[in-house]
Formats: sequence, C-alpha cells, structure tokens
Amino acid sequence: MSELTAKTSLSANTYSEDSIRALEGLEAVRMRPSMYIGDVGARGLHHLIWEVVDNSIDEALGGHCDLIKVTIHPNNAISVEDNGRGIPTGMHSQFNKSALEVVMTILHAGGKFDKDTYKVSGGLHGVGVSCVNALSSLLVATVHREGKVFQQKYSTGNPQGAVEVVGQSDRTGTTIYFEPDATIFATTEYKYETVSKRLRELSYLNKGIRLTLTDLRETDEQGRHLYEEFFSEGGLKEFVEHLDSTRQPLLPAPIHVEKTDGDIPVEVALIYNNSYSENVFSYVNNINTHEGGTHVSGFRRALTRTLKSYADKSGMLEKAKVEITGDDFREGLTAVISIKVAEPQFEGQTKTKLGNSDAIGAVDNAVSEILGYYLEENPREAKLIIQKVILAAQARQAARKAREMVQRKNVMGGTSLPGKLADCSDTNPERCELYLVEGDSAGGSAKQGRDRSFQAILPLRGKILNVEKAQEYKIYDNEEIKNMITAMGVTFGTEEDSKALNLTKLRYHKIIIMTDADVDGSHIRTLILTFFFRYMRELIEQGYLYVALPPLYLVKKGKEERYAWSDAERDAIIREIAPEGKEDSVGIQRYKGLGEMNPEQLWDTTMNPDNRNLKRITIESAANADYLFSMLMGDEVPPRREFIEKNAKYANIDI
Ligand code: 0RA
Repeated sequence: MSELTAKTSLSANTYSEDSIRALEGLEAVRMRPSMYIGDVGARGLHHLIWEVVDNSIDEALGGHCDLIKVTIHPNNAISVEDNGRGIPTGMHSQFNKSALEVVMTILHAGGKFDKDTYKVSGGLHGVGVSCVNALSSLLVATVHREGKVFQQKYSTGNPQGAVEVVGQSDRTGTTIYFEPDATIFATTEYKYETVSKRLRELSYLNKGIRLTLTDLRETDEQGRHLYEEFFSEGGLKEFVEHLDSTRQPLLPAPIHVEKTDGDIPVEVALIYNNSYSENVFSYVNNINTHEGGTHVSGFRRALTRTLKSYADKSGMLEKAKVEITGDDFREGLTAVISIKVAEPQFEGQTKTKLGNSDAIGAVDNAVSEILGYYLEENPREAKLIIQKVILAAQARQAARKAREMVQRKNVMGGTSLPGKLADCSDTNPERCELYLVEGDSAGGSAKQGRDRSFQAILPLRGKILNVEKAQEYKIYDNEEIKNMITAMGVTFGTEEDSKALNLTKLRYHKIIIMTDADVDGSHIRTLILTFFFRYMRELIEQGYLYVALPPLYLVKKGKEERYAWSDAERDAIIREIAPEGKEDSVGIQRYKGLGEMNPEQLWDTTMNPDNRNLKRITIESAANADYLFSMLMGDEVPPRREFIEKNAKYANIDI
C-alpha cells in the first residue's frame, strides 16, 4: 500500500488523524526496512531481537525486572519474555486506544509516556518495537499485569483484533513473540552463536540481569534443547577478565571504575597484560561504538594524564631517559568503557562514534579519580604499570625505525616492490587483486594460471611470523610481512597516530589469502589473519580481505570432470553422473594442496571470478575476535585445547 492509498482508504472515517499517521509510519518501515534496521540480511534479522531485548533491558535498568528469556522457536520465530511491570494495557487518552497498541503500532512511541523510567536504548537500535511488529508476519504481545493476562495479535503491524483478557495471573511481565516476515528478509534463519554472543555481552554490560537463551530447533542425544544462561555479578570487571583469560595478566585484578558524573553513569574496567596490543572496547547505551568517540577520548586523556603524573613523581622516567607518548600507556592494555547517555549523538562512517561533548569530561573525571586512588593505594602494581610503559616507549622507538626501513623510498623516489611479486598490469586498485599464496610451488602455478591483467601473485614462504607473540619492531624484520606491506602499498603512521594504518595508496581492493585445504594451510591462514587483525584491522573493516576456497575433490567419469567443495557436494555429483550401482567406475581425487592442481585447474576452480568461491572476512564483534585470536595464537594452552576439541567437527582434519 502506498502512502497515498493509505491516506485515502483510511480517511474514510473509521480512523482518527493520529492512527493514519501511525499507519503511514509502519508502512514506511515495510517500504524501506533498511532505513530502520540497517539491512534485510542476517544482520537486520538479528536486529529484530536486539530491538525487543533492549526494551526489556530498559525495564531492568529502571529496577523493575531481573530476568529476560529469549527463545528461538522451531519455525525461527523468537520470543522475548521479561518479568518487568508489563506494558500498560489501559486506554491511552491521546490516541484513544490501549497503551499496548500504541507501543506496538506507533513509530517511536516506545517509552515516551513512561517518564519515570530512565530510557537508554537509542541510537542504532531504539527504533522501537513497532518496527519489529511492522516486519513480522505475526506478532503476539502478551502482558501479565493487574492479576490478568492481556494479549493482542498483529500481522505486518496491523492489529488483528482488540487487546483481550486471555487468563488470570499472579505475576507481571511482558512476552513478545514474533515471526519475521519472509517476504521482507533475505534469510529468516537465526544463528544461535550470534544471539548467544550478544546476550553474553549484554549480561556483562548490565550486571545483575539474568539472560537466558533456549534454542528449540534441535535436540541433543539426551533430547535436550540448547540452553545457556548469562549472568554477571561483577559487570565490566568480569568482561575484562573474560577478554584477557588467555593472556598473562600484569595485575592481580582489573581496575574497576564506577561513578555517575553529572547525569552520565560511567563504568570502566581495565587491566594490563604482557602482550603488546591495545584492546579498548567502548559502549554507549549497550551499543558497541566501534569508531570510539568522546567517551574514549575522555578515557585516554585520564589514563595518560594520571599515569604520567604518577610516573613523573616516582622519578622512574628520569632514570629511563625515554620520552613517553600516549600510545605507550596503552600497550598491553585491555579495557572496556560503558556509559549511558540520555540523547546519544552517533557520528562517523558507520554511525558508531559518539559525538556528545559532555562525555569527555564525565569519563575523564571518573577514571582520573579512581585510577589516582588505585595508584596511591597499590604502589607495587603502579610500579609494574610504569615499568611496562617505559618498555613500550623503548620498543616504540625501535618499531618506528623498523617501519621507516620498510617504507624507505628507493633511489627513484618510489617504494620498490618485492622481487617475488608478480604484479598485474592494471593500475586501478578497484579492479586489482592480490593473491597471497602459500609456498613457492603453488605460487608458480598461480602465476601461470592467473589473468595477469588484474591478478597479482605474492608467494609466501612457509609459516609467517606469529605476530600475537612478537613485539612490533620484530614484525618489520620478517621478510614475508615486509613483502606483504610493500606489495599492498599500505603505510603506517599519520600526524595524529604513529601506528595508524594508511590505506590511501592501497594497490588492490581484493587481498585474497590462498592456502592449502589441510591442517598446515589452516595454520598459515590463521597466522596471516592474525597479522591483518592486529595491524591492518581497517583493511578488514573496509571489506578488502578474502579467503579463497579451493575445491576439496575432483570427481571424474570418462571425460567429465567436476569439482566439489564439500562431502555432500561430492556425493551429489556421484549420484548425478554415475548410474545406480555403478558408482565404482567414478574416480575421486582428494585435493590436499594447491600444488596438486595444474595452472588451468587452479584458474578454473579457485581464481576465475566466474567459478571461484571467495569468502570475505568480516569482524562481527571485535571483542570476540580479539578473544579468539589471543586464544588461538597466544601462550595459554588449555583454552585452546578446549576450543579445538569443541570445534573439531567443523574442520576438515585429516587424521
Ligand atoms: C511503559 C510503562 C510501563 C512499562 C513499560 C513501558 C514496559 C515496556 C516494556 C517492553 C518490554 N518489556 C517492557 N516492560 C515494561 C509501566 C508503567 C507502570 O506500570 O507504572
């Protein structure tokens, strides 16, 4: 229904002016769903859950609720149940209909009429549960309140009847059940892991709230459904401990800051570990602010000033004769910053950068005060931190020299390309691809098989350096890493930040990692990914990094040759090309290495844009990715063993 027909058909008299506006609102959501929920892919689909859970979290932050149960139903419907006060069901005078109906059908009506509750959802989510309603083929709202159970059903946002009393109740709470509209979403399949990660994160960000997740779609051997419970008593302190559980801590426990400054509640937890990377995650109203913003600036300012002043007083800096910069205070730092603001302004490319200027002072004040006390009261820990900072400053100077060596210009004024690179002839980065290929022999096949107009090949010898365990200046000594950096044309260091990645001279917009489909190949791929994640995260965020997926099998019968990327695909091909009972005349070759393919086969299956399988690398949640990389590539063995045992079934491991 277009806006025009909505107006004419409804102004026929039964509806008030307000309800017309409301209907137009929800119709607009259905017409341009991505404007409200980002996209209509898996991301937007999951966004529906966050939207509904946010409302229950708001009720909990107001002190009215401590339990939120999320259920994935067999038909990929979702229900979110809370034990809050229940959405009011009485008449809403302004709209002349029940408050429940107003909340469910009027855009942005959500919390407007509940002034007592401190509303924090907003910004990215916060479009209101009415959007979820508009995008659901069926939504059922059930409210326990005033001794009764009230219920109203909707379809694509339209009430299918009035609010009804369907039973009696001795509790309060709201349950929202919804079935995402399959005519809107490209996929309607929920991913358990995505939901479970977000609920875990929410439990750390909102301590004291119990969140549960039940998946009714499958049962295990004992007939049990997948079920998890998330509850954090310690909040961000536990979040930071979880993030750093696979690293060696420098302090016995995280430093925990909790203070409301003005009307901004600030919570920060930080710890130092013996790694060389900085991991600062920030949230505003429970939303991950990937791009940082004013709250992160306030944190950095407080950290630098407070530690610097302590270090100056201690006399340790003079002795070390080294100049300290802001970066040095953040090496080996893991921190989570979470603030709640009434009207967040989100800026930046992905609208995940906080702009509110009062957040700088709020976080600065809270962190300076509590970190200041901590240093005075814990001189032993304070000394460990300052020693670490001094080492970081010394390493930074070494790293700068090493970086400059890699980026040095040749006599002609340009940067010389590595000798092993077989470059492409096109010079437009948007069309160009760089294959990072495991081993010289596969590199040779790739060079012969490629389309040299737009495909460049850089063979990498053996295992590249594990950057998770190496100090920054060491990585620039590594031949393979140096080759990658110069081939790609990226540089490091801007005026503001000496480590910042500069992609303006990036020579290829597809960087494709091509390794063997065996255990060694996976290891090498992980090493390369670790390097990109730690030193070139922005390149991943821009969508430039890919993994090539070579086929696992060649199925042959007579002259017919077909490739398969999985066991299931292999079996399907055999059924297709061999008559029943004659499956034995069929030849099957299991590819283990790229080297087993000749250049034509490599082109056909893995490099030709018409046939190949490329997987784009994304960073779903930086906090989670950070945890995984440090766990897989770091020093602690037990969590890695546990991960491998749990995930072995997903891997193609030849034993
Ligand atoms: C407005 C007023 C009141 C409750 C709520 C909203 C509410 C909304 C949601 C959404 C999910 N769960 C919810 N729980 C409560 C109650 C006002 C009162 O009872 O005084």
